[in-house]
Amino acid sequence: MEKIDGIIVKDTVEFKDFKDFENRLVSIKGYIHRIREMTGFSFVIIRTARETVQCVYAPEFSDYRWDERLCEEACVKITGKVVKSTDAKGNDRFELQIHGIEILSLPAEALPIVVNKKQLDNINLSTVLDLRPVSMRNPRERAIFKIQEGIARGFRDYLLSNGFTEIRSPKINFAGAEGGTNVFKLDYFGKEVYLAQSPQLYKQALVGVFQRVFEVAPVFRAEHHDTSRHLNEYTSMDFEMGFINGFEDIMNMETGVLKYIMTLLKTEYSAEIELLHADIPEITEIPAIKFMDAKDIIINKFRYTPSDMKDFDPQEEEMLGKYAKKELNSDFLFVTHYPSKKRPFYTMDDPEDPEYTLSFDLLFRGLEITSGGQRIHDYNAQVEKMKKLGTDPEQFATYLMFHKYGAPPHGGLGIGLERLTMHLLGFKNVREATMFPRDINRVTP
Ligand code: AMO
Repeated sequence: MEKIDGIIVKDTVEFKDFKDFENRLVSIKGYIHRIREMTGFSFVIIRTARETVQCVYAPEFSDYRWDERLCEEACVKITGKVVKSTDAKGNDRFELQIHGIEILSLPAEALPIVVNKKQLDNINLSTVLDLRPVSMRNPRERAIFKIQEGIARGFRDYLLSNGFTEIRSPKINFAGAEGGTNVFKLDYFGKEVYLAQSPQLYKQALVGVFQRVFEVAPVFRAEHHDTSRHLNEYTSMDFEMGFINGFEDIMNMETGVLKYIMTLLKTEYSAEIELLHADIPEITEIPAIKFMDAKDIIINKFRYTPSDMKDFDPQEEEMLGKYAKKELNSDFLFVTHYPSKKRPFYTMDDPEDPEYTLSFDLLFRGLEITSGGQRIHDYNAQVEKMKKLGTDPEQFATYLMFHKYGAPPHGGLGIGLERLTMHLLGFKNVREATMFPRDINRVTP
């Protein structure tokens, strides 16, 4: 047990617990975030895992004398007395009167950018991303990814408590699940295989085992466009549930997930929310409109001429976001019954009008963050649909085992984690909400 001046030091106390240690000696570990020399004393701000802690060095506090090697980004263990002080705004806070600093390591070079301001000033996004391992040391940048942790954590927690099983599907696959050309090919010992576009085929198969499943994992899309909302690798939060009565069950589950996530963020991530000035939405119910009614609003309310009547372009999504906010007082809007032609082979057509599907997207503040819907569970119907779309059922024989040997009515969805984070935090570019983005021009760091 370490003692200083005959007093026992409580090792590695977290800042949030300082209140329990007033006038006692504790030690904390972290980075020196900032040193501010004043007359007769210095402020030494320590960056711990989630907070910054104000420490004060003055010769009168103890026999410890300042080590001239100390600098910003040095890793240290600081021992000191917990005392109450008053900040510039007149609020009480705890700080540490330094009784000793142990140097654990010193940086080889000074940082290439200033990270110890409230936010990174005048540094363009490309530089921020080039320097991600250090730019994320800035508390505001770091907070983005704590919020992202909270979103994925809320997704997991809610589904686990609703009878879902967490799965891990392979990312090297025999076929692309989502159709289209945006699939990365891979030379697999001389054979052509594909990087997973989504866990779709596996999550469906696993409904035949666990009934309700979910996965949070990377997926890969060979998008050739350089846009503010597309990544080539992103994190997909997927779930799939069996024995449903209809695709509304999926939308209700997503509403529950999102409510839970927003509450978790408000309760356990309030410091990060404040740092980022994040506007966390209140969710009661999420309104839903049909695809063709949404087109009607775009054409007649916004006087816009869509170039594609089978899908929305980004401006149309923005219009629907505005409509949802203004007319329905909601940050979210489900759009249901997408045209059959635009949805993948596993999507169930609407028996009342097979031109449309029992599927939906969820828009959040005018951006698509989710696709989902009911799937075809009948073997013959699935084989037929594949043939109709020019997909060879033979190639998907292992996927079709699920259908052939008995599948319940089922459905699910995929949420883009980075897109949700992006619009939650009011960012213009999805890369801001991606730790290490992969896009058409970037594979490092
Ligand atoms: P979809 O292909 O629509 O559906 O993707 C689901 C969600 O993933 C996000 N997303 C992306 N995010 C960043 N960069 C991209 N290139 C990108 N592409 C998609 C979006 C989108 O809403 N298997 C179905 C889901 C399902 O039906 O269960 C699927 O993957 O937020």
